[in-house]
Amino acid sequence: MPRLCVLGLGYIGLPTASMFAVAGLSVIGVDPNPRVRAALESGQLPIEEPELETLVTAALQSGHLQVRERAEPADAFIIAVPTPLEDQRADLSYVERAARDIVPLLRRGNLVILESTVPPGTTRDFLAPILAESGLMPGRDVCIAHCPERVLPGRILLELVENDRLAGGITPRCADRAADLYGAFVKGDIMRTDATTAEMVKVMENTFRDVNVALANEFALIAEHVGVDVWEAINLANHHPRVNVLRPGPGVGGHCIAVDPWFLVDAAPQAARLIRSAREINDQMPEHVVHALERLAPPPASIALLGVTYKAEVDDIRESPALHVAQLAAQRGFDVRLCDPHVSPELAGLPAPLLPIEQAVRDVDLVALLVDHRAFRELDIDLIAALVKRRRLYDARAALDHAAWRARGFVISVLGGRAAQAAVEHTSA
Ligand code: SAJ
Repeated sequence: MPRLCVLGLGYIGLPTASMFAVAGLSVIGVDPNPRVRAALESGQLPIEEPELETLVTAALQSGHLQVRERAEPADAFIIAVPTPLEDQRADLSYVERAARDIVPLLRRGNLVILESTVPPGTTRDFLAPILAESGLMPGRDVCIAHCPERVLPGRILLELVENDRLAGGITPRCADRAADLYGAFVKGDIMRTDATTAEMVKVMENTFRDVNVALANEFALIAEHVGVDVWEAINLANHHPRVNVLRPGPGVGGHCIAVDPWFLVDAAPQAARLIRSAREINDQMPEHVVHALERLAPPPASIALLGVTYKAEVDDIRESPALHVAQLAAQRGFDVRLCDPHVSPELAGLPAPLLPIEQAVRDVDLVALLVDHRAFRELDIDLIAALVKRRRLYDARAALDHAAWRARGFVISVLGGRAAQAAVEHTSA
């Protein structure tokens, strides 16, 4: 039975290690963070993801997945550590640390795979030279490949198995070895290429999405200017057979789409003009939302901000535009209350208290939806209407049933919509 060592048990490493374990490989899952290890040892998940608990429990109970603090000798190593942004450049220090942990363990015939998203050239020019310090020659004595993950948080387990996958080797044989490994559970096509192309493809995919969201956001800003409802306009435009405009919103967050395009800007600053503009447009959306809130209820008004995570149905707040809105609103002097059923109230560093919905909306001047969690779409509107001081709603995702809210006397403004329209403004006071 091949032995695999997965370094990093986060959003990608944990599901990947568990998949391999359930497929029958003997897997060592490594995470230096004692909280992650303690959570897994006590049967809890460090992250929220549909079906993941069942998979991880099965992997641990089978004995095929074992959690460790340090890497151990194996036939193959997978590096799945963060590559955060530092001054708009990739911080490769976690990759470097993981690679240096592997160096003393490397043996002839090993395979090392980098899954973390990295700037083009990293596997060949950064990872391979570190691994060469073992005295083994990359491409000849050890195989090295970049196999980026492409899974969507919220659908990770399904997409890990079903999505087509890239195996980018520093040599064709390295690509073949990597493809063979993932064949243990991947049902999609495994496409072989070189490592740098695989790196470029991964970053291009996320950049494509970022640029398209930026276009949707720019349409929303223009629609507000010319007095058109952008949601109606997008719906009508998307009837064209070759048009698919994405959804405007309070910005783009998460650990990938808000980060990866900068890797291309950094690689070729003169050429990456559209990509840089898209990043700037998306990054400026929280400011636009806060301006809208200021117009609806000037500070020190009290506001309930619904949603803190970077998108619906996840617990991840990394680069969250909703969190950015909350920070800006607190700085501008709003009395801010936060509500998000997916986020633990113990989470440190939030700019305002995280409260249950009844407390968050009690006596507020304005309710603003920032994340379209199902829990918010299913709110008891009568209860909210009875609790708030003023019945005003701002919807940054066009996700709520506006007719139902309006029927309870709410005045509604929508990001990208026409000016707030409700004949009569009711208050519960
Ligand atoms: N967003 C919008 N409007 C949209 C779509 C998204 O405002 O129409 C916003 C979301 O609210 C969120 C951000 O964009 O803040 C990103 O969300 P997402 O669902 O588009 O993507 P992620 O970051 O959860 O996952 C992406 C995926 N990449 C692509 O779809 C090209 C996923 O397949 C990647 O594996 C993942 O990045 C990653 O790890 O790289």
